[in-house]
Amino acid sequence: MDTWSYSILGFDPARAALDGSRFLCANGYMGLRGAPEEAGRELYPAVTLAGVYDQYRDKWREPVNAPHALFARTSFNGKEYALGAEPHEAHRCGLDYRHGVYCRETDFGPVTVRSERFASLPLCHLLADRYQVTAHEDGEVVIRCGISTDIWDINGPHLFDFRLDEGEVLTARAVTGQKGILVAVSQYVQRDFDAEERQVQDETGVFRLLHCPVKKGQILTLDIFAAVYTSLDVLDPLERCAEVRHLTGYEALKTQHAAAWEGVWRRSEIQIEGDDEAARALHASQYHLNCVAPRHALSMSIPARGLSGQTYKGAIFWDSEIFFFPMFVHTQPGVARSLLRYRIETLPGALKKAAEYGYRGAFYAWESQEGGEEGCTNFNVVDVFTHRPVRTYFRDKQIHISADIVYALRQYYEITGDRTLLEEGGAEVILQCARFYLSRANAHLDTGDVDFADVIGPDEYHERVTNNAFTNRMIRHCVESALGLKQIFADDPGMMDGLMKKLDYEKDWALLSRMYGRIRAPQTRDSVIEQFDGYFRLEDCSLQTVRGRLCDPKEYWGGDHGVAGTTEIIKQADVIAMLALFPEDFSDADVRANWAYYEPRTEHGSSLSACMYALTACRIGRLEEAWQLFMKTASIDIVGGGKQWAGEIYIGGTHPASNGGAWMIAALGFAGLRMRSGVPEVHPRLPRQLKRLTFPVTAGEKRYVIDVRRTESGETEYSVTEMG
Ligand code: IFM
Repeated sequence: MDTWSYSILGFDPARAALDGSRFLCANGYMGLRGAPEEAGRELYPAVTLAGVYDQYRDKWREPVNAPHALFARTSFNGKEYALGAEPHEAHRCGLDYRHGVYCRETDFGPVTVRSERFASLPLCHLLADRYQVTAHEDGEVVIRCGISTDIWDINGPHLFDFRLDEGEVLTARAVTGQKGILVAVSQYVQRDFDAEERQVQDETGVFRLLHCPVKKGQILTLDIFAAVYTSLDVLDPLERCAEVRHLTGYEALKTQHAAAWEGVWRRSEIQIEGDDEAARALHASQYHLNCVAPRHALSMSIPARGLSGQTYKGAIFWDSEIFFFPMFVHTQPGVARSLLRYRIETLPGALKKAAEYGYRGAFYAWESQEGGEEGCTNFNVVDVFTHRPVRTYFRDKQIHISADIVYALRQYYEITGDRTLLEEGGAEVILQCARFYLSRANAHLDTGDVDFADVIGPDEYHERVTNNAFTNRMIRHCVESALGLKQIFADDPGMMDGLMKKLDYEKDWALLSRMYGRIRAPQTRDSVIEQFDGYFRLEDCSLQTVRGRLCDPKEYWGGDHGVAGTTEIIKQADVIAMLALFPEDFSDADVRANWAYYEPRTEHGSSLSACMYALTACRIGRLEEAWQLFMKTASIDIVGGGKQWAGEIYIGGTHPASNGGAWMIAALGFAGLRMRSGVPEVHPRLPRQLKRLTFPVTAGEKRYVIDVRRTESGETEYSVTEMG
């Protein structure tokens, strides 16, 4: 079995949304959905741009899809052939995960269309497609290829004032409605056949019509190159787009692109032996996270659905720090740095949000867009019965977000040993987040104990609760991190003094020191941690019972009227996420008790859930369950798992949090990787399905290879080797 690729046979328009995501080509700058070249918007083609957002009227703000410059459609003897519109004899498409190359082959009868394409990793503005037409009869082929402006948007349109230009290089430019960001794309072709070329434009774009008489068996090869630039990247996007005609040719670009991917795999590939399905799932998973990494940008983060479209408003959630960050910080710290620099640079947005709610310090956006703008609306779900928006409180109450960012900042420092990120604004973020919690705390005037009331933990089905165990623990970690800065900068007291002065922090420091030991610890019952005050008083019934109460499969489970809200059924890992993030706080017996209690009560309604359960399952030796959860997590973007709808909102796309989760299960769970003073240690827990697990780890300047294997006699051996 080829563990580096995945392909499917046949074409089903009903699967188009899913296939567009699972066959995604991306390079951090943009994501090209896996739709066929000839696709109209009904098959959801899109080139989604990272970090470019727009709002149309009062619809949700979301990332902008660029015009589609790899559009190509073939006609033969006057008849047009397009998947979804015309019957076809056979179709196959697939993705090579090693080099991020999509391919398809469609037999339309008289002609076969084959293509192979990629989003260049080293040249992040470039898309390339080798488009081939084989004639099975004598006749005339016409290839209509160019820039399609008929693009898919969930909450669009976002592009206006189109200007289309013909010539050797076709170009389209338009501006976004809200901020007037100029988006330009170009298309250039090289071909190995003679053709009469005409150019046309209409309301759907600008195209070349390549007319070519063919003989039976003749193959026409057209190499299509597209460039995408915006005015956020360069001063003159159109001029840069025109450079597409100076490229070296398809093969050379592909070689360069493949070499860049080889570099990525050298840094990050987890090789497993013993189960090919698992090896493929892990390759898929690592591909999907690696392909959306912002390698081209010093300060950028990754949306919750990567670059697979506009779902979740293309926003940055806690997924970035808690789920994506671990793989990057252990393998490609430059990417981890960029994710955190994004948070440093968006601190003004977090200060503004805190102030809007009447607090001090930094309250980060729950769904962060450019500049830290809050993309989360007060009505984030639509009721399937009334079709009315439902008031949700993620934006206002999911306050753990600021502490999640601090958690990653501290991990970055501890794992890489690099203090510069703290010096360049990270320390200020930590202090401002701690200050936010100080002003958000509810202190008991008599005892001095501190509650955090009216919050939402990771389990979003229970809104507006008090003392969510996860939230309180994260806040304690945040406060500890703020107070720990003096120690980190012990050799440079001037730096801390300067910061304290700049932020006028003396009084807050004293208050934080007092608050630190007073944050309410969770209640427990027989070692089971109560998820929030009063959770144990909720109805204790099975997941099946709650599911059975649904009147509509798309119904939202949370909020005031949701079926889960009055029960102990939770959406996703919450207490268990806390156990996974703070392993040293809890004994194995604690983990055992909580796992046994919460797992049957968890819907796993979020793709963020399974990996936290798997990580903790490894620790307590529940390796069969860990394995099942690993497979579910790693294969999510192959099988198209995960919910597609929340109420009436489409939430499909790729799942970078699961992708990061799969890395965590394999490296931190099965291999038991821990960094101690910058040096990797392993405490393996190999499930029976695995014979061997090998992967690289980067720590500061040093690189290591971790190798964990099972011997013939069933013992587990391991080595940690420093690479020269
Ligand atoms: O961040 C998550 C959240 O925890 C659950 N709903 C989906 C979000 C984006 O993945």
